[in-house]
Amino acid sequence: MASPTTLPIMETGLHERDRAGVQDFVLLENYQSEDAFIDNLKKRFQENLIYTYIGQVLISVNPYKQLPIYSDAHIKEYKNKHFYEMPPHVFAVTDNAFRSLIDENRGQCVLISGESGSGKTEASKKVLQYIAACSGHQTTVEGVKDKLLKSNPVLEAFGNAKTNRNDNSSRFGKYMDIQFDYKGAPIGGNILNYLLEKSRVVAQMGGERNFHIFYQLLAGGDDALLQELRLERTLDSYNYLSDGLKGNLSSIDDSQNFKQVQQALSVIDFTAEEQREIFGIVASILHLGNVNFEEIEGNAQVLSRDLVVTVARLLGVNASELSAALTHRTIDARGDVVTSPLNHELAVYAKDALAKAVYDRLFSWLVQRLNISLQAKETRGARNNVMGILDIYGFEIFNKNNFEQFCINFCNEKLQQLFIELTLKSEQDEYRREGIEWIPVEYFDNKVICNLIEEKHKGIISILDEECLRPGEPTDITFLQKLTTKLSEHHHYVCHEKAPTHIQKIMLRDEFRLVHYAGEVTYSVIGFLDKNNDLLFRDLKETLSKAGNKIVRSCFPEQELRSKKRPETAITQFRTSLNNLMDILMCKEPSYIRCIKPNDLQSPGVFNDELVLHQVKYLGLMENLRVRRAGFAYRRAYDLFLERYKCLSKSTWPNYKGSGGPKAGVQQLVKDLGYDNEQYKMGETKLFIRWPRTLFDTEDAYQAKKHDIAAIIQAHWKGL
Ligand code: AD9
Ligand code: MG
Repeated sequence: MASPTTLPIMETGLHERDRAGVQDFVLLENYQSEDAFIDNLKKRFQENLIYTYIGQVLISVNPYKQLPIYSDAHIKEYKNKHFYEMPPHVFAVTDNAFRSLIDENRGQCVLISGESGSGKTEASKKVLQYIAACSGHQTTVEGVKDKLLKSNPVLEAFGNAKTNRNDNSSRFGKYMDIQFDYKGAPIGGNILNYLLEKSRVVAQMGGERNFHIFYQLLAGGDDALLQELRLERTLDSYNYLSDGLKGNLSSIDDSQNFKQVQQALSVIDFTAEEQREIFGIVASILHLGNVNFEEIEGNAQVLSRDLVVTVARLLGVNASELSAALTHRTIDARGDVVTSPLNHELAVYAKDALAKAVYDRLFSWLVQRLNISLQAKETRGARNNVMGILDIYGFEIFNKNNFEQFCINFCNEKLQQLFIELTLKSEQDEYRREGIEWIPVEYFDNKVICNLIEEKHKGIISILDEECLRPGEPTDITFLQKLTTKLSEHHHYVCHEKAPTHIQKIMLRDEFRLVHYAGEVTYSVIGFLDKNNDLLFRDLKETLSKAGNKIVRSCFPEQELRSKKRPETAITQFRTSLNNLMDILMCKEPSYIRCIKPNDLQSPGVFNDELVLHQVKYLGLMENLRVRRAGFAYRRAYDLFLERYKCLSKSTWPNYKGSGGPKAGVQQLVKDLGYDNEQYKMGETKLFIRWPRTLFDTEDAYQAKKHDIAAIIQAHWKGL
């Protein structure tokens, strides 16, 4: 192998190398050193060069300031360029994926990962921006693009919130497919949403906020609308907004954003009635939060009747029925229907469950409704022409980790599995299959953790579901005891009793700890059963199933009441949807964007080495680099390579006449092209080229030749 110093320094990397590090980590001399890795990222960050490659994987460090690198002029520069010809950029990754999609008809997906606040959502918007700017400009297509772009402010208004880590944190996972016709023009799209953090609707941590839409409506709704919804502008008036941060945020203009949402809803063809119903639901939740109860002889009674009347009016349900449903519970035990009153605590529980369920289902309804609008009119021939963009919550370690963090971190384990399958493992498997000399690179395979969580009958999810369904009196603590009995020997499960002393000191008795690929996380089991059961009392469902507000009615269908089957638990639904997502992604060609957060302060110019190193480690970037460094940038099947480039040598043009088939032909061709031994390897079925430059030179020679041949043919025809 060539020594690192003699590696070809690629393109624009040459002149900026010392000042701003290397633009592809593959070129890093001391590529095994974490310090050198961080140093390179930092040098570049300080020069506002936030993007760096590891081969085809893009690393993006959040600059926390607007950089002038996303203009239309930049988009033009990146259009149709070789990947390595231009400095690293999210546009280059998108262009590359887009061209594979169109030229090779291969489904693509752009997988964006990183922790909260690292820039995933911003990156996904840039991907969309590039696609919208570069693909087809017919009027029909413009409409589709407009809708795709406008879906963002709507989903962000309802699905994002200020957290302590990010003022605009996505509180749901999102996978968006864009469909193209055979010419590369977008003709439709489809969005899948994952697990909205609905507990935020009723309570927020100190310093955090509820979902943006509540504040937007209060700040930006005009007087007539607010009057119609019986809302006051003061945030203090609403219990559901009062836990967290009070007052507006300097980084967010709620009023302006509300106008944007309204405008976006109109572009996406939401009717005036639908818009009225949507805001009616949002308002009803704010009012519901203020409903109080008193307890008389153990029975809860609604104290704020007029509020219930307002909620009922906004949802289009009968006020007395809603009042009764908030304070009673009917159980249908095999035909024996029994209604009993709720006490104060249970009535508050029922009210919160109602608010969460209504909001959660409204969100899913919005996504479905967007999908109807985005549906391709013409799908012929477009089956494979799909590009997916995945922007899903990053790994989370908080001081207190609950059911939500458990789900989010499980999701990240699955995505890491996918990364391993699609990059690390598949790359190494291919070298092995092709008989290429290869020193295997060690990496941690997190399958063992995925199994710990999701294995049938044995994993944490099964144990949780079993406990939720068990008759008797299951509690969070009995669940924890079961976990410990069944899993205490597992290397990635730590229970209080068996924890090392220093961990035991910081663990409570109602906690368990998992050794995730990205670090150790302690989870409190409190709330696991409740959140997993996700119970909404039947009386409330029944009331909503008859609502005059059509959105509410469609969100709570009557069939659900009639179904005798127990609804699936929250975690099982999540697991199923994640596994479906994995199936979708596995059959696509992936592009990776790995986002890194440089500091915890959301500040520009601050690069915290330790924080970055932690992310580099758990994103598996060092392993990724080692595999890449040992590998080959390009590979082509012999017949394809020969077919394209045979015109570049007399011995292969117009056909290779020697014996031995395409492999021998390619061997002859690369010899004639002057490839040296370091530049390539011959596998069983494919040619492996180590550096992209080699292939570019060959491609350039081919383009020049093609040009010459075309000129000769033209001259020939003219001469006739
Ligand atoms: V979370 O998991 O949804 O909480 P994300 O999505 O990873 O998180 P987001 O994209 O929302 O983070 O970025 C956080 C903030 O960083 C943005 O609101 C911007 O203010 C800032 N940011 C991120 N990327 C860029 C960028 N390329 N240029 C400028 C950026 N600012
Ligand atoms: Mg986000």
